[in-house]
Amino acid sequence: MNSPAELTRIAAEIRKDILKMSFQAKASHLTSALSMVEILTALYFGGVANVDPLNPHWEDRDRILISKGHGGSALYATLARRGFFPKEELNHYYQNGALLGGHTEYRVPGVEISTGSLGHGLSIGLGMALAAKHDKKTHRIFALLSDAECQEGEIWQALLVASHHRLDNLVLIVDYNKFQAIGKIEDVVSFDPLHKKFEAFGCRTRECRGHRFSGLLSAFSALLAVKGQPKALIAHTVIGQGVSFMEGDLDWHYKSLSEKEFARAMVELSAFAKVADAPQPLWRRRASADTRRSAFLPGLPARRRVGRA
Ligand SMILES: Cc1ncc(C[n+]2csc(CCOP(=O)(O)OP(=O)(O)O)c2C)c(N)n1
Ligand SMILES: [Mg+2]
Repeated sequence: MNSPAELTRIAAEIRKDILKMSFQAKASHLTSALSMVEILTALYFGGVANVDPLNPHWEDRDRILISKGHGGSALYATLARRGFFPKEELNHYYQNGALLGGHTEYRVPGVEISTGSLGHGLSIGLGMALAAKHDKKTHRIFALLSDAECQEGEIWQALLVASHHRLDNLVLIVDYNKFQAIGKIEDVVSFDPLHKKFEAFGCRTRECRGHRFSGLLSAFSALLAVKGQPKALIAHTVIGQGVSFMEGDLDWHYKSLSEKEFARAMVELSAFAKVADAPQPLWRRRASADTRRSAFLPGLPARRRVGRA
């Protein structure tokens, strides 16, 4: 298993790949992809999920379902780095005839389901979890949802059934970045306290800071030990995490990068990746992303941040 320092370095490299892919393709949804990087890194590199890049259809693999398909660039950058397909494919992201489209697609090695229409990943995971129990299999199903997906009725229907069948092989993860396409969750349709709702629907629930490997890994480990209930992990994240001028800024949901913005973002992420190589893990030394930025990139303007990270 990778150390937290190594995971931090991998996450920084994944962020750089997301930026490069999206810049080349003039793609959007950057903030959505950047908020889920540590969650994906923990799943694929942190020893949480059992997958085999050389055998992506291995029958006993854990299933990782990315319900927020518009964050596909993050999944593709992660899968390429884990060895599911050549990294070269990232250079053709979102181009005509390419393997990698704008949203997640099943035909890509390592991608379990095609998504893009929000709200369906958990129900698909529910079916997989029921099938696994029926077949007496021990693999787990991880379904990563965006926070705004929790406004869809289908999520709560799926949880009713998961809880009725005591599906402890189903792990729901919410990338709780506090924003949706048209505003803050709390201004559009608030659902706080979310953990109480998951608990009321029969889930064993944990909350953690979604950009800290210490919290993510211990939350996964605690949840995976629970028997007889579906599990929910609420990961508090920040849209655009890692790029100072995108963090907490809703405009970046649809914007694509100019050459100047791309260069600036890459400088920030490269500095972060170097720092992550230092012997003392970064997440131990920094109380917040703000102090990290000011310590290593002095002179940048203050961030507009929302929520905990
Ligand atoms: C059913 C459905 N309605 C609308 C959209 C268009 N859409 C794309 S992203 C998005 C919302 C983004 O907010 P959130 O779901 O919280 O994801 P985030 O980008 O914050 O991770 C919407 C409404 C969609 N993809 N699917
Ligand atoms: Mg959101």
